[in-house]
This record gives sequence, C-alpha cells and structure tokens, in this order.
Amino acid sequence: MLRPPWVVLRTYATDDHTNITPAIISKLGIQLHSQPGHPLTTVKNLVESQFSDYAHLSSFSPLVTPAKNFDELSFPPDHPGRAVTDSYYVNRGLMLRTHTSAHEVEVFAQGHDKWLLTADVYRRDEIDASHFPVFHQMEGARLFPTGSRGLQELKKDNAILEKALSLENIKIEDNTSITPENPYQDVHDPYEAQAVTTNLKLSLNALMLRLFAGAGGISRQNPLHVRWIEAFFPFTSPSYEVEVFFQGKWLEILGCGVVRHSTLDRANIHGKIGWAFGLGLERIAMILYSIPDIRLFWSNDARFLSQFTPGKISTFQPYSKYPPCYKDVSFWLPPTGLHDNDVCDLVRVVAEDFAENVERTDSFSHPKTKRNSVCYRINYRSLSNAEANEIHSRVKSRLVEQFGVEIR
Ligand code: FA5
Ligand code: MG
Repeated sequence: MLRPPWVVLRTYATDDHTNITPAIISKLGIQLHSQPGHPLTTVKNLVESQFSDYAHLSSFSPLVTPAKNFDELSFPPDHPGRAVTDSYYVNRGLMLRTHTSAHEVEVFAQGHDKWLLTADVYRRDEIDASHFPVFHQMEGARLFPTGSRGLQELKKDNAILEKALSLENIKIEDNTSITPENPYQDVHDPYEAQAVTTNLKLSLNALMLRLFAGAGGISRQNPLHVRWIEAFFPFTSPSYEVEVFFQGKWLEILGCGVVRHSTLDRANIHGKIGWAFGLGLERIAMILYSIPDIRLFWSNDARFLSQFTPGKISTFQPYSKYPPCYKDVSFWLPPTGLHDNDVCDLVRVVAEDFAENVERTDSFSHPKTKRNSVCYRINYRSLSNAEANEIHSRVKSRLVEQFGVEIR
C-alpha cells in the first residue's frame, strides 16, 4: 500500500502526554476514504458531487499541534476535549486531530472560499458497534464578500436553492431562533449574518436530500425529515446540528454554523463572512448501506470489500466475522448403514446454527472386509477454530453413541 509522504519512520519525543498506541499508529495513512469502491469513498464522492465547484482537499497530515486543533478555533484552555483521556497525543506539542475543523484556518489562509476537506480523525472513546477511535469527517465551508456584492451573491443563491428544495420531497423541522446563547456575531451586520445562515441551511438541506432521498423510499407521502437544532461550537455562531429521521430514529449527521470572525482573522482573511460544517462519514455510510458495525469499515475481508461497486449504494449482506471453518469426520458405518439426513440432524442438534452446512465428501467400500466408510465435511460458521474443534469433538462422540459408528 502506498502511504502518503508524511507517514515516515521517525522518532518523536515522548512526555507525560504521550498516549498514542500501536493500534492507533497502525491506522495512520490507511486513508479508507480514498480506497476505490469503499463505502466511505462513495459517500465522500456523493458529498463532493453536491458541492462540485468547491475545492476538494484530502491530503492533510493527521498530526497537528494542539494550537491548530483547539486554540485556533477558540477552544478555552480548560476544554475537556484537550484532556489526555479524550484525545491522542504524541507528546504535549503534537496530537492526532480530533476533527477536520483543525484545518479551517490553514485552508482559509490558502485563499479557498469554497472547499471540502475529507480526513481521518481520532478520539479516545469506547469501542462498540457505533464507536471506534478512528473515524472520518468531511469539513465544508463557503465564504462570501461582505457588503453589497456578497449580499447579491447570497440572495441569488438562496433564491435558487429555495426554489429547488420547494419541488422536492423534504420536510424541514426548524424551530431554531437567534438567542443570546446562540447569537449573530457582534462584528457582523445582522442582515448579512441572516442571509449567510439561510444559505447554510439551504445548502445543507440540499445535501441531505442528495444523500438520503435515494434511500429509504422517500416520496410525496413519505418525505425526508430533516431537523435543525441549536448547538454550541467555540468556532461558530450561530451554531446548529442537523438530524435526519431514518428507520424510526433521529440521527445526528453534522454540526455547523457561521464561522467565527476570529477564525478568519487568524487566517488573515478580511472582508468576508461565511459558514462551515463538519459531518461524520461512517454515520451516513452505516445508514445508507445498512452496515451494522463501524468496525466493518476497517475489514480487509474480501466478503466485505467485494460487495461494493464504486459510486453505487447497495445493501450490505452480513457475513460471519470468522472465515469459513471446515472440519472433516470419517468413520466406518454400522452394518445397518446410515442416511445422510441422520448425520445432518445429529450435527444440527449438537452444533445448532453454528453448522453452516454438512456435505458428504467421500464414500468408500473396503475390498476385503466389505465395510463401508464415509467422510463428511462440516463448515462451522461464526466460530473461532478452538470453538469449532470443541463442537466437532462432541459431534464425533455423539455419532459413536447414537449410531455406533467407528471413527477412523
Ligand atoms: C465536530 O467535530 C465539529 N468540528 C463540527 C463542526 C464543523 C461544527 C464546522 C461547526 C462548524 P462533532 O463532535 O459533533 O462536531 O462531530 C461532527 C459529526 O461527526 C457528528 O455529527 C457525527 O456525524 C460525527 N461523529 C462525531 N463523533 C463520532 C463518533 N464517535 N463516531 C462516528 N461519528 C462521529
Ligand atoms: Mg455533535
């Protein structure tokens, strides 16, 4: 596998913050979101197709300074996200980014006004079906000039988006308002801030439609439900979260807001106003593909990867987490003989559903003794090899007890 240039063998100083583990290091540079056909890649491409005239960026190193991950985004010094219990540190001066927002100042400073950035992010967390310490985010942002030129651009864009959305099967629940806790920024003209907020909402509603309208039987009678909720991020105001109602549940898809003036200041960008969002790719891919476990995205198993076609959303077909596990049993038949179905039933009783199938692979008649011998091959699924051995030896004992066979 070709790894990006920043994955070099080099030694970093360690200190009392060092908590990065070999398991995490092994994930660096894998770039699942760039593997052709991988569900994360297909979802990323879908988002990029919605924002086709944006810069599409994806080759930023996950190693960032805490200043980049937190300070540049106005996180207070005592924010819990900074703790070694929540984030991975190489040392006090270097950490793994916890979100793609870590690159906002850098990308704005490069002069991009419309951009998307995809990257792996790292958070210390429990590990279960929906949590993994590495996941993928996409950050998107758009800036407008302040003043009449920007307002004109905003009005035109908002009118187009509004018209397009009014024709679609989407129901938007938005009870948010501008409050002292979630205000327009003092430095902004409230009229401009409002137009930018509207543009943010329309742009992301259109994105939700692009992502989810193809899935889940969306129609006039059954429109896509999108819900806007007031939120808080140190680097946006006002701030929101977007949820989508899918298969009976509200699911948080992204966080977003109007970019804080201080962020643009740090990027040396003046006379502009805009919005940003950050979404979780796994969340969306799990919904669209019906992938039940976030750990599956890391699978090298051909039974996972071979299911997917680049650019196509399909329904994931579950398989056992263990590879097929074949065990043979050969025995001399009793003089009365034995039917295949009797063997199958016995296996079913002993191994229950763990026996995926039973197949007779050989029959043989001894030329002198005239005794008959058979061989069956049992595929134990969902079991480790040790577990399969244990069940297989019980199958053998039962064959002897129940049918009087002689194991060879
Ligand atoms: C953030 O990370 C902000 N940087 C988002 C943002 C960007 C806000 C720009 C404003 C402007 P949050 O921690 O809520 O916010 O994560 C954003 C999204 O990432 C979530 O909505 C979710 O889709 C995804 N996400 C968060 N935590 C996990 C996790 N443990 N596993 C999988 N996906 C996650
Ligand atoms: Mg959140």
